[in-house]
Amino acid sequence: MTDKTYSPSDDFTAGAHIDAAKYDEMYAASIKDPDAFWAEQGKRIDWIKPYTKVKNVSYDFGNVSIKWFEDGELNIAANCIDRHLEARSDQTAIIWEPDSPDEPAKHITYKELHENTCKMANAYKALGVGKGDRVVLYMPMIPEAAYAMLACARIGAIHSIVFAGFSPDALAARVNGSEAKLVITADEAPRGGRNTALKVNADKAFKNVTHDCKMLVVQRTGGDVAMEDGRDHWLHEVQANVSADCPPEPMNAEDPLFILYTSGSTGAPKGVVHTTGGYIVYAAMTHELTFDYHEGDIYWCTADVGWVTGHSYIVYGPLANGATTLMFEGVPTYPDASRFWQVCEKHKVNQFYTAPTAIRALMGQGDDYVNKCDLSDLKVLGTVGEPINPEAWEWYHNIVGGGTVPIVDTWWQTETGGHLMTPLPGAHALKPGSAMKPFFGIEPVVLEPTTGAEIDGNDVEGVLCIRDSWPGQMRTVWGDHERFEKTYFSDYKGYYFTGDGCKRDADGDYWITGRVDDVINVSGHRMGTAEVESALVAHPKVSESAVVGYPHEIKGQGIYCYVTLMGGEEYTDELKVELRNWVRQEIGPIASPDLIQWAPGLPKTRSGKIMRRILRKIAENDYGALGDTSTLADPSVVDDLIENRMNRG
Ligand code: 6R9
Repeated sequence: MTDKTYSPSDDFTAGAHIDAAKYDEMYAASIKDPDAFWAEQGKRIDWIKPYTKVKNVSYDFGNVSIKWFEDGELNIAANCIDRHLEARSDQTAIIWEPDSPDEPAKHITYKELHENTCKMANAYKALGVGKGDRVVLYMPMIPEAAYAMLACARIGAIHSIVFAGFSPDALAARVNGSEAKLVITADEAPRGGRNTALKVNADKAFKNVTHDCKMLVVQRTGGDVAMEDGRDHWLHEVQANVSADCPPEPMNAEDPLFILYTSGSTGAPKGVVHTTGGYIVYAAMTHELTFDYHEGDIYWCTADVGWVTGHSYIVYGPLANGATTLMFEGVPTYPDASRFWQVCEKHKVNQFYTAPTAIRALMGQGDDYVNKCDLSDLKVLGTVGEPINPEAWEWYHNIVGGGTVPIVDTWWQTETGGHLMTPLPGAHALKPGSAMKPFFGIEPVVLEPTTGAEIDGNDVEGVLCIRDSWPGQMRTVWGDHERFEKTYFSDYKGYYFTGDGCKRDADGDYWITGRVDDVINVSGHRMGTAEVESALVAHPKVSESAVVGYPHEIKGQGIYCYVTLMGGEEYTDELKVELRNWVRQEIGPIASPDLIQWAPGLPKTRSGKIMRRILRKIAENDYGALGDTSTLADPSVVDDLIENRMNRG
């Protein structure tokens, strides 16, 4: 924590949607009378049938139910496209910047977005997909990914995006889990100058798909791919015979919009379900106010649509606001470390939103890559995904933002649909590393971890819960409402439990301290340690494993794996390489173990529970504070592990 604060300039505040006084006034109103507050905010969206009810929520464990605007009807694609046609049909909706700077960018107007989305929607219909059916997207960052999402919303199909970096096994699990009728993919995905064989991966996944499912393939590179008769269809071929008009389906506010799988502390990833009305109200409002978006601004979020950030802040929030949103296919370091800044210069980006891991990686390349670009159009910078360390914050502020551009450090989750805590750029004096203030309608509470008692006052630390609901909140886990209640409402009764720890400082500002559960955050990607463990034990030579996070300079946290082999197996360096590749194949490259330590014995209690606290300490090279080891069945394994603790490299 640092004591430095950075106030917005008077000019910025004068032009901002929200200044300090307005924040205080609106925040107080949002907490005092949520029904009245959200009844008003709901008007951001066009409703086919207006709502008469606003909030209907129970956090009672065993009876959790979350509904917003429940008798209203609307269509999200109509809100993101059709309603803008009168005023801005020729305005660019999406700027698409391809992986290679040598390939021309595309500017897709709202009129073109309408046509392309309608055609995609009619292609779905031609393949038998309708309201309530699930559609899985396994796509590169190309405009068709946005069309595919909006086309689902248009006809009432539920999309589930699987990040294109995930393995065929992970894809198959999600296609099966949602019983999808259709998977949309592309021939290949160019990224960083290399092509990922997406269609080949999808074919591998389909070997394990257990129900009838079709595939729609977008031609991105023109690479040669095999098509299976009857099952696989080229998008351009199906679209050749469909109309360019598709009326938007009236949807109930609580009809599901999408499922997005995310990692938790136990078991397989769970399908987070977001619905229609509350989600779009919240995504639109947070996009406008957090980034202080104004008419005509060019806004760029560098996330992938495979993550929730891409859902809410590349596609739905910006387009609901009639914005121009930039979609980037590539990576920050290709062809070199100035690519982000060159794209900002080229498209005159006004709001730029990225992750701390990217900032740290680029900071490590030196300032020249930034300084040679003209970044004078930048008005707001944002970060998301993990805590940002003050050094990276300062670099982002001084070098990228020229010492004047405000940074919004937005804390939120797949589950929350949109920002829950963030400074508002015209309202708050920023503190590097602090998510600062709750958004409107959000009442954070800090709880004592073991008793669950609320900790009042300032200068305190504990687990972070939210007292009441907000419109963008997830509604359930797909197919498993019990798991939803157990995960978020059982540990601390009457609150939404975030899984994060936090501090509330002397001024009442919030600092997220990281996960308090067995979830680790690798380059801003959530990874359940249990998922990596089950991938490891699926290897025939592995008998047991325990996975923990450890501090990593660029990634925030790295993946540290303790592995016990089957009796008689040899502990070799070759096997470490094999295991690393094995996990990449089982889950995907983002789950690659950073370090594997052989652990012929793991520290366990007498009841057989692995003492992760100790393993975390050893992974952190922090042997002084191992705590009580007396309950271990065999305390000597700890000494062995410390002795064998490999150098981190
Ligand atoms: C949007 C997103 C959620 C977890 C969350 C927390 C961490 C996200 C953060 C942050 C500190 C921030 N997190 N933003 N921690 N400061 N600004 O990232 O969703 O992938 O579900 O991850 O990420 O630990 O609980 P998701």
